[in-house]
Amino acid sequence: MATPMKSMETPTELYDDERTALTKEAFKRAFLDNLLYVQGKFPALASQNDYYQALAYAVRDRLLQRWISTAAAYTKQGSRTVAYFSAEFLMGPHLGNNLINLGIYEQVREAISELGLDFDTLLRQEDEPGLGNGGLGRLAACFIDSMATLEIPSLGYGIRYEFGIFHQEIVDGWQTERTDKWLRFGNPWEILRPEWAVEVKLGGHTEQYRDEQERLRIRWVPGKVVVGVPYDTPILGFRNNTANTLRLWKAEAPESFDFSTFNRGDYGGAVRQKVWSETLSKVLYPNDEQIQGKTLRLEQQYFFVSASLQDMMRIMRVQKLPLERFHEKFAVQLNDTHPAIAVAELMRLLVDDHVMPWEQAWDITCKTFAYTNHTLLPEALECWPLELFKSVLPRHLDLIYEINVRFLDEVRIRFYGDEARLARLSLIDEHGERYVRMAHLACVGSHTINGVAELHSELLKQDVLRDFYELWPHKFGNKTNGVTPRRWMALSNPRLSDLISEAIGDSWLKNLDELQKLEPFAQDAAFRQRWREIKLANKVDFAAFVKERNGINIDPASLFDVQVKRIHEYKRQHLNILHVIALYHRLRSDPNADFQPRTFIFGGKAAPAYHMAKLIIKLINSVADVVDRDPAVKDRLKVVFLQNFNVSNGQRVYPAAELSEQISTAGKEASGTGNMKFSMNGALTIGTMDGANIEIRQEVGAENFFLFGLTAEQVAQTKGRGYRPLEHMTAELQEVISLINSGFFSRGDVQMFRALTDGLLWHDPYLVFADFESYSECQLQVSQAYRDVDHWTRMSILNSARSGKFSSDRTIREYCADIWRAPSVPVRLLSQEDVKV
Ligand code: NBX
Repeated sequence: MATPMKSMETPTELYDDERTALTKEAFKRAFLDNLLYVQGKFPALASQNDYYQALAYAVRDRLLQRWISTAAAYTKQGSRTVAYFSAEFLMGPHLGNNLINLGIYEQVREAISELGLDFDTLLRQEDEPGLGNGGLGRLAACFIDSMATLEIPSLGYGIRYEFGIFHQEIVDGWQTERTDKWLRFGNPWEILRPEWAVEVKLGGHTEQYRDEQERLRIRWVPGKVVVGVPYDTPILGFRNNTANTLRLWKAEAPESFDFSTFNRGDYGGAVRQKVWSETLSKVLYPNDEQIQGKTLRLEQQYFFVSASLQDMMRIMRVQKLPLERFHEKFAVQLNDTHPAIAVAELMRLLVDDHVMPWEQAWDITCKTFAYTNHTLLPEALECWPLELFKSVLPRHLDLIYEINVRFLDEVRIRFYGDEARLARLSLIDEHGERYVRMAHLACVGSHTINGVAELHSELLKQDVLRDFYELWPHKFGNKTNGVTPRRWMALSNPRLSDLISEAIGDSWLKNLDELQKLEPFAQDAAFRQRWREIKLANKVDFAAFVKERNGINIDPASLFDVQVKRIHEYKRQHLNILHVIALYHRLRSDPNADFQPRTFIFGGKAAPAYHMAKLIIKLINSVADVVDRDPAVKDRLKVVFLQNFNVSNGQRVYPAAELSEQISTAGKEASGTGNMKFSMNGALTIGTMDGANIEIRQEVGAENFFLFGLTAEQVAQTKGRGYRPLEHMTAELQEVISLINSGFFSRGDVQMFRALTDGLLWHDPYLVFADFESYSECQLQVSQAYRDVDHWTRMSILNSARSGKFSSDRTIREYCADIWRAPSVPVRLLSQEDVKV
């Protein structure tokens, strides 16, 4: 592996305390000290993991000083703070990223190798915190990176799942899941803050009572109480002194043992309480885009939301701010509806616990929250069965009824006589079984509602949230997603980053628009040559990785065509693999066909209960297997399924990719963020007019993007007319389906893929057949374009040069300007003198 960013190791401020200095010598010393004093090992006995831990602690010491300085600056200034509420933070490994942001990657690498250790091996020791499913969780991680880089006071609030997203293994072509034990060897990046633990109530019932002033009030008598304990992880800005906080809650029992039960001899009863409490933060639900209506999930959501709001109130107390100013101190962003219960919880805390009048509490609540929607799929909109909701949150149900009554009164006056509209807008769905609609709660309780790409935000207004748009058009806006170039370029693709910095200087990492300066280099033959060499070197690295993982050889000279993302029918991995089968069929039918060699790389997890997604994985692996064994297509066609796609594997694959598959049915992918990571790293996109693809195409130019398929409007029309997949059957597609159904890829088992092929033939809800021909033709254009090496390289450079918009820094600047109104607060590094007690 190359080292990230050789050319630009310029730590911002050298700190003169020898214990935490950023120099190589000080670092070596700290590393050896940590090995001894933290790990309790001496070199002869230390494992690679001990070395990793020692290294991580040595880096952490250097973070803490920034962290303290940041806390001091924020406290002193009483800064307005963004609280990003998210059930998921898909952080990926911290070590490399922290070294990049500190500006000491190269020094540390040298220090470690001078000590006779292999730096890359140590980096690989880190079990990545996979506390998220996919795009939504990774977006939260990119956002907190950007907030720290832009010096925005912010806190990420979420759950410290003991088990993150499952580890995927492919066994006989099928996905199997293994528990993700990421905390097994400890986590050097977090700091436990037991002194800030809070109690969270659950279940039980409500009752009326009269307070000392004889006012009739409501009391929530909980069925159980858990304690939320915060674990803090510092989040560094890039080359500045800011270290913000990611605060994740672990659930614990109020006391280790219920001694009264214990003393009665009911040992089991006593531990049960403890065990139950801890299940709350035990495991991440592995479903993306599909709700599962489980009590535990609602409890998890409420648990972290209540703990976080209470924590924010504690901060206000410490800073001696009255609760009437809650919305001035904090801007809370709701990452989808998972934390939407916060609207009712803030009302409860203000009205019940702090005896604030309803109107004032409601005003504060609406000024505090803003809601981001991430999906247009109806099955992903969270609705809780009323009875389940009541059993977990009886008081909140009452509050939601009250919010609803007042809300519907407003609607009644605005839309006189429109009963149907009232029913559609209500926070309670009353068609059949009754449900609490979390998206409605989020819309009513927020001052701003946004989608995550232009098209998505438009479709929200026209479709999913239309009634809310008609009611409050001023609340709606768009914030197109972005990704952090620090992790996704500097850290993942050091070769390319160095070349770019050599050409245009290194300020692009803080201001990605500067990549534009690369445009003239697209005309420079020598530069193109180097650009190509780098892509090839990245492909060679990736091929070695595939060899190690999958045991197969892939040719770095072939076109690397990549689709990595969660497996879902709307993302249409099956469209891709059907096309691969069509290519295979062509090669077998005409062995001498002129054919651009390609390697198709797939990766992604399926929700464990999503059978169709798992069947798609099996089909991909089955095709991979047949193709690999068939000498007739050897050297021309390869298919690889990369196991356990996660952040670390993403960091390997984006730099090596040449073609990025973004082929969702138009109107289904809210934005996509992988599409941006590919484009920045110089891959060209084959994609539909969906999500942020549209904006990528607009930025990079239609001539540098391979477009195919129906538009969202055409998809809607096609469905409106009554879509019949068979009408789109072509001779080639027929061959493909027959080949699958013949058992060719399943050792003669003609049944294995029937659910998949029948689904396509008779329903095809995501219009795979309707787009197949357009996709195949477009892929032919890709193959032709790839042969013109210089032209392809020019397009690749322009993709990178024009990807500035897709930095999450741009996105965060927009959130700050339009939603949060949170000014930046630069941090001065404190010296030991400043912090003397
Ligand atoms: O959020 C994703 C969208 O599908 C992407 O288009 C978008 O780019 C990304 C960031 O805005 N949504 C997503 O990842 N959802 C989930 O992971 C999810 C997790 C749990 C759940 C529902 C959705 N209950």
